[in-house]
Amino acid sequence: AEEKTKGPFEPKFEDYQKVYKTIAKLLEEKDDYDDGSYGPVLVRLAWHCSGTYDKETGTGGSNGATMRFAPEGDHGANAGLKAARDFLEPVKEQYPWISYSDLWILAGVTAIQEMQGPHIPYRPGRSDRDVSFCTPDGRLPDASKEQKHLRAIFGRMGFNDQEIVALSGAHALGRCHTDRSGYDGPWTFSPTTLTNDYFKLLVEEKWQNKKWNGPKQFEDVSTKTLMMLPTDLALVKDKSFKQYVDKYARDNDAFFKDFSDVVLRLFELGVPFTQGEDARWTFKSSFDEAA
Ligand code: CCH
Repeated sequence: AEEKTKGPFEPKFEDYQKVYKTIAKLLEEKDDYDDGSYGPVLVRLAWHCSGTYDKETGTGGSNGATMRFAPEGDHGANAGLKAARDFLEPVKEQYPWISYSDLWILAGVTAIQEMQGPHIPYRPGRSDRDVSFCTPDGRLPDASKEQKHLRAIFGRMGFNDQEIVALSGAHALGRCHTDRSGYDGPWTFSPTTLTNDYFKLLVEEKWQNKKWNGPKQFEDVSTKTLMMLPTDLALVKDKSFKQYVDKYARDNDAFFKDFSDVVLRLFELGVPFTQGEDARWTFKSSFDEAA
């Protein structure tokens, strides 16, 4: 049979699902990092790409992968994210057709699903941009501040109070590192599994000022092994935020649904998609495959 001239490679759902599987496998293999998983730091990478978005100017967001470049990679908020970018480098080498910006967001989706979180529908369409697209420092939240700051920062991205609270539930995952942010410790007892424990702990535990040389943070009175940032506690101090904290503490399904909806939007901020919302895909996780 005569072979047709090959056009440019047009990756399809199956190709992205393969990338997903490769990332999932790497997550399983490289388990000697932090609490046993690169998952949390991958979620943080995807969030810090997206969270630079400014709805007024349309700048920032997950298009571009401009954190590859020194000005943005060196922003204080991004300290430590090189670990996540380096983790994904062999995946980029294996699938050179995927842009860094699509890959980093796909990795965030993979990490959430592989840490037993909800499915996050995904659309490709991000392209890498040069250093001139780096966003100015100061667009990501400052953990030493409170509700006014959270509303200003997340409002700039286009999120309301309910969405700010749902997004914050990501702090069920991972930990703070003194050599990155200056803060120390995990928020929950299961930092590599997504649950609504962050909300439960916020309402059920008593939090006291931690006595130490570092920046102001809080510790749980019962075990003194968990932490909350000033911005975390702002969610229970503020009445409007608190109603959603209570709701998600009571109802993990409601948290998972709202978390999926808002993370999907977060990850798409600033992307000039050519395909519509109906073109979103849902990837199978290792748990779906085992079922
Ligand atoms: Fe966060 N986050 N985050 N965060 N974050 C930190 C770690 C993680 C704030 C500050 C910090 C979101 C919102 C906020 C993750 C996901 C999200 C750290 C420690 C600080 C500080 C960094 C270190 O030392 O390594 C503040 C302030 C806000 C305001 O709302 C949102 C939204 C998300 C995702 C949807 C994840 C995951 C981590 C753990 C990273 C790791 O390496 O374990």
